[in-house]
Amino acid sequence: MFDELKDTIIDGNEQKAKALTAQFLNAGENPREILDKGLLAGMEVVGRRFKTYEMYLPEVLMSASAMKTAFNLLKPHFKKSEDIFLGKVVMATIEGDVHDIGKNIVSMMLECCGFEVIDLGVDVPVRKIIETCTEETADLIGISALLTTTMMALEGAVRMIRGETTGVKVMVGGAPLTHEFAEKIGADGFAPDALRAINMAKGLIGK
Ligand code: B1M
Repeated sequence: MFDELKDTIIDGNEQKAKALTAQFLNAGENPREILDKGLLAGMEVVGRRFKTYEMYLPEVLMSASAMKTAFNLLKPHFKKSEDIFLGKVVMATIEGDVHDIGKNIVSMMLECCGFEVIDLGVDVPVRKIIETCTEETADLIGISALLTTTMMALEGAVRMIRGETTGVKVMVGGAPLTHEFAEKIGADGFAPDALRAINMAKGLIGK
């Protein structure tokens, strides 16, 4: 029943995704089913195709936009008790680094998939990240670094976060990073791209 919506998400057709979602809601379909069998099922295919190079980043972004628009339509229809909220993430590009294209993609994709994202922008001191995380009782901190110099600063950042917070997980990303590096500096996870960042965030938060 939701196959057409799923395909519409894969095609990244925002207007059609919105129209179909509205149509299902008007027909009294369950919002959870629309989300799971239509929107998320579509994004799952997108994720698989991205990994196998059958889809490229601009197409993934179109799918994510379609998903976001349809998801916004669904949101008010969930009961308060229903858990569509996957967790709170504080995102930032590390101090000394102004690259934010990748981080913005990751933030947008996390939002599309049900995370609340507080994006602190670029060139963000670790102190600010920790303060926000504490004030907002965030579940996860995501830090992006694109320069080899700022990448090295991640180690101190992770150490400081560990020393001043409890329970919060740390995910790192950015082109020069590797799994080995992330492990060495004590981060909880590294994601090489936005789709894997979502799976990583889900796994780390455990919801
Ligand atoms: Co800059 N820059 N840049 N730059 N820049 C690079 C990174 C560089 C590799 C270019 C080069 O020399 N070949 C080089 C770094 C070299 C190094 O350190 N070894 C470089 C340099 C040197 C510099 C300056 C120092 C140049 C100068 O002024 N002399 C300067 C630094 C300024 C500073 O930060 N203090 C600088 C400035 C800039 C611009 C401002 C002009 C601009 C940034 C604009 C912006 O971001 N708003 C810019 C750009 C655009 C680039 C390149 C061309 C593209 C980066 C990008 O956006 N990639 C880049 C060269 C290149 O990569 N071809 C380069 C696309 C983006 C989608 O990928 O960010 O990797 P990426 O994000 C991916 C994944 O990595 C992952 O998901 C994303 C989506 O799949 N990911 C995460 C990213 N963050 C994540 C976080 C996560 C999880 C996954 O969890 C938290």
